[in-house]
Amino acid sequence: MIRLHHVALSRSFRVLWLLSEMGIEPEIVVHSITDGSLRAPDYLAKSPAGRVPALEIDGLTLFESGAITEYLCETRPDHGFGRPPSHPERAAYLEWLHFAETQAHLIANLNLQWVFLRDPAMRSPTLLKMEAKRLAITLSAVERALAGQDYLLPSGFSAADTMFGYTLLAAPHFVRLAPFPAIRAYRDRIAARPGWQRARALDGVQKFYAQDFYEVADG
Ligand SMILES: N[C@@H](CCC(=O)N[C@@H](CS)C(=O)NCC(=O)O)C(=O)O
Repeated sequence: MIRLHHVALSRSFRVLWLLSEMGIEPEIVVHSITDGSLRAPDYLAKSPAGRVPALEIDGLTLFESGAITEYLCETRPDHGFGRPPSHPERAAYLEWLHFAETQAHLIANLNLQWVFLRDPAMRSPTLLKMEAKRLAITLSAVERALAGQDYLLPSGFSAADTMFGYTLLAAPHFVRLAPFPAIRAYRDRIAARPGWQRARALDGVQKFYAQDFYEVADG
């Protein structure tokens, strides 16, 4: 039994996509971020900060998407989605894998401000602009990395890409992708992968974003 604790369009998509690329369809437990259930004692026993993803697998319950990703790649190496310590791309693999969390942190700040504050008057336009700009800087780095190659690592598809999957879905709500042609081509390439398509079908309907794009009014 492999069970994924999941919220649609959240970091748990990273794990859903990686499992899907491995040909594994987990049992999915859908949670809500707003109903308090992630703070219930039985869920906190699985994920101590009350976050998704948590993955029940191999008799363990794992939290932290990056750790889950590394665990899955190390325990299921035949898929070739990790880069072991002896691999020449090991350092770049680890960098990109964790860079995704730098991006997710910025997205989380934007989500908090745009989506979760009850009173829009509490939003800080300064913070919104700052965080969107900082997210755009991270996308510039990805844009440069993708120049002349299909995936984040020169040798091809890896779990660095599946970690970036959440960014690919969420960042365009805050940063326009027009200045990033390599990322747009990458997005099309990713969308053609059967593993991505299966994961998207299982992801469910997202409940965060009521708008395609969140623009800070000038002034
Ligand atoms: N570093 C953690 C972060 C997990 C995380 O914050 N997940 C968000 C969804 S994207 C969440 O569960 N938020 C619920 C909350 O903050 O209450 C990971 O990568 O697994």
